[in-house]
Amino acid sequence: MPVDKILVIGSEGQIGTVLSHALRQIHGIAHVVTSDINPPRNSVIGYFEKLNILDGAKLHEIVKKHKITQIYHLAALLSAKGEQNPRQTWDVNMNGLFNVLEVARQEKIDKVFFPSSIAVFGGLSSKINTPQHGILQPQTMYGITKEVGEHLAEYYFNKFGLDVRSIRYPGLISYQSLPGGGTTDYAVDIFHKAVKNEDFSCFLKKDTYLPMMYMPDAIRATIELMQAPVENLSMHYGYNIHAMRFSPEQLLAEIHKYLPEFQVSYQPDYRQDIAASWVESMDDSAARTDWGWQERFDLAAMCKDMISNLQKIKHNGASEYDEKMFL
Ligand code: NAD
Ligand code: AKB
Repeated sequence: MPVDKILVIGSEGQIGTVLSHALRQIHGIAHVVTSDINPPRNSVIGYFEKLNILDGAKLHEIVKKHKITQIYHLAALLSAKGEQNPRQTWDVNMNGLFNVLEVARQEKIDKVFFPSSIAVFGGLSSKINTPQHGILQPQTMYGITKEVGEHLAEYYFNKFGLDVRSIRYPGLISYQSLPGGGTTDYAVDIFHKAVKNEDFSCFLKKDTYLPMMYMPDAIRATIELMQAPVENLSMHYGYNIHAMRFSPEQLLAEIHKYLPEFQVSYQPDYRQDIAASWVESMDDSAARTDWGWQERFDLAAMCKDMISNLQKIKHNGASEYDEKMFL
C-alpha cells in the first residue's frame, strides 16, 4: 500500500505545533516533514525545512526531495497583523496558497489542506447560526484572502481534480502553543495571565461574542476531514464547524470558578471592529453530514482542561512549546 508523506507548511505556529505532533503520531516521525519561515521552536523531531512560502522553486524542491503526497498549508498572516500590513498579507496569504496549489497540481499531490476562517464572514452575513452558503462579505484583508483562497481551492478541484479540503476554523484555544496576531488571541492570553496570577487587559469589549473551539477538537476535525472518502465531500471550500460561542465576560466567569482572584480590565482597540464584523455561531450541518463532525469540548470542559494543563506546565517549569511534554 502506498505510504503518505506529509508536508506541514507553517509548522511553528499555534496550529502547526499541535497538528505536526498529531500527524507524527498517526503517520510516524519519518513520514512528516515540517517547514516554516522561522526556525523550529523545539529541538527538531523528524525533518524540518526552512521555507518562505513565497519561494515557489524551493517549495517544489522540498516536495520532490521528500516525495510528498499530502500538504497541510498553514502559513499565513492572521487578522490583526493583517490589518497592520495589508499588502504583505495579500502577498503571503494569496501567493503562498497559489504556490502550494501549483506545485500540488504539477506533482500530482493526493490531498491539500487549506485552513479558512470565520473571517470570510462580515458585512451582511447573518450573525447567529450563519449558513454554510450565506453571504461572505469580509471586512479585513485577512478575511478577503481566506474568501479568495476558498474560491481558488474550489477552482483547482473543479479544473484540475486536485483534492483540496478546507475548514472555516473559529478562534482556536490551546495550551501547547501561543497564537500569532489574531483577533481571537485574547481567549488564549487570558488563561496564561490567570494561571500566572497576573492581571489581564482585554482588547475586546466584555460583551463581544465570537465562535471558539478548543485545539483538540480542531485537530481532530482537520484529520477527520482529511481522512474522509472524497465521494462523501459535497464541497472543496471551507466547511463551517462550530463548537462554542462566548464573550470575554462569560469566559472570565468560567475562569473565576478555578481562579476567583483573577482581575480583568477592558481596553478595546482596533481589534474590536474586526471582532464586531465577524459572526457568533455557524450552521455546521454540512460538516456533520458529510464527514461526521462532532465537537467534544464546550466552554466549561475547555476551561477545566486549559487551566489544568497550564498549571501542570507552570508547576513543571516547562515551556509551552516543549513538544517532548506531549509525546
Ligand atoms: P500562526 O500565526 O500561529 O502560525 C503561522 C505560521 O506561519 C508561523 O509559524 C509563521 O512563522 C509561518 N509563516 C508566516 N509567513 C510565512 C511565510 N512567508 N513562509 C512560511 N511560513 C510562514 O497561525 P495559526 O494560528 O497556526 O494559523 C494557521 C492557519 O490556520 C492560518 O492559515 C490561519 O489563517 C488559520 N486559522 C487559524 C485560526 C486560529 O484561531 N489559530 C483560526 C482560523 C484560521
Ligand atoms: C484570527 O483571530 O485572526 C484567527 C481567526 C479566527 O481566523 N484566530
